[in-house]
Amino acid sequence: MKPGLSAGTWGGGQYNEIISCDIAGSTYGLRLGTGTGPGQTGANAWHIYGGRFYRNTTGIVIAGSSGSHISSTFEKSSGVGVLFAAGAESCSVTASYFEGNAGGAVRFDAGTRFNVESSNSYSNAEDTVLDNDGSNFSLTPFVPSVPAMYTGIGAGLNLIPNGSFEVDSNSDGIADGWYVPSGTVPGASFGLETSPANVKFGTKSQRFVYTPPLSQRNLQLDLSVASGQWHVFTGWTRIDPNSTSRFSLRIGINGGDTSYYYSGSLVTTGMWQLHRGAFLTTTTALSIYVYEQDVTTPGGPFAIYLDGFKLEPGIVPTFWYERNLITSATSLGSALSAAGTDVTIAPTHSIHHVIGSGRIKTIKVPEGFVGELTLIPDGGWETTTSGNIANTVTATNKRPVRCIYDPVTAKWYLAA
Ligand SMILES: [Ca+2]
Ligand SMILES: [Ca+2]
Repeated sequence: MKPGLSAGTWGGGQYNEIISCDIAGSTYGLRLGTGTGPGQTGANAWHIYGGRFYRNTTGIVIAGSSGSHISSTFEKSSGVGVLFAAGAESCSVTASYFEGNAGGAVRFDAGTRFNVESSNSYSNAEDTVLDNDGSNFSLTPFVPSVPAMYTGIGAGLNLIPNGSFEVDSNSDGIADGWYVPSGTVPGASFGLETSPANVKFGTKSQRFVYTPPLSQRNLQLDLSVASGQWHVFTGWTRIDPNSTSRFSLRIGINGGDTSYYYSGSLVTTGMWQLHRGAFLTTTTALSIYVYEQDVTTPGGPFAIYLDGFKLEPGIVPTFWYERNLITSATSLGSALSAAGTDVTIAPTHSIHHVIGSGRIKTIKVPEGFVGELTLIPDGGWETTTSGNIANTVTATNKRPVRCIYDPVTAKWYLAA
């Protein structure tokens, strides 16, 4: 195959406009700058409207270019429809149509920034958007088979509990809400990760490691949802450098099903990868599944980290935020009860009254919490060290108890 047009090699090919072209069967339909070498960059301020880029390897490559804008049709590329390569800055692809581009619809590579894709129409499952730099803007919800009607932006409600993977109440290494069908086996291990490079939000992420050969074991979350409702999923994964093609992320009606979202075999290493997809539910049950791609070929250990999972009604994703006491001002929650023996209390605010004269064994850690909260005793309760409290105190009625949580020791330290 031959190249189509290459603006960069013309040098200084700026302020040009292409209207209603038809470019097919090329290695690239149009190339704006190569991004390397003198005279090969500076293909700035191009405008391409109403073009049809059909069966090229790559529809358009934007490398050394700024301020260029594309609104066209990209069909059946064997590679990517529109590729933003290193050197692309402040360019846009908008109101464009993508159908059956095998390598994805739009990809932003490392070294690109401030580019935007918006209001595009993605027709098929392979017409994905991937931002490998993280410095670009992806504003089109990914919706295979364009919906006839959608519900628009939601209220930001996250249907996934513990979506920041901060809480593991039973300390088995699996974040609250998730489970391993049929139980774990030797060679598969789970833990809440605290290494900063492997944590995207808050202080922890979910770590999932396996070492083949072993029996297939996957990590699963089941949710109840409204049937017939558009939902949009957002989540982040990161895999270890040796773990290419060893995991996939799936969302469907039950475990392993890919009806709603399928990441493909994850291959991007060394960075967090954003997953985003909108889908119309057809049932009231839904499962999110982290899948081991190959459990028979010996190797590993292979590791994946999960963080910032959000499922919200509607089709337009809202911003991620950490729902925890760190983001709240000092505030008074409803009274908690310490009536009984070995009680668990679950604070949601920085100050609570605690009624009763029993014994507190566990203070549930609010999602992502580090620091101090205060309990006001309405009764003479005490604490035991058999749970997550480091020291025993006997509360004096009406005298506030300071509670300091240290995530390193995973213990509360109390001053009565
Ligand atoms: Ca987190
Ligand atoms: Ca657990």
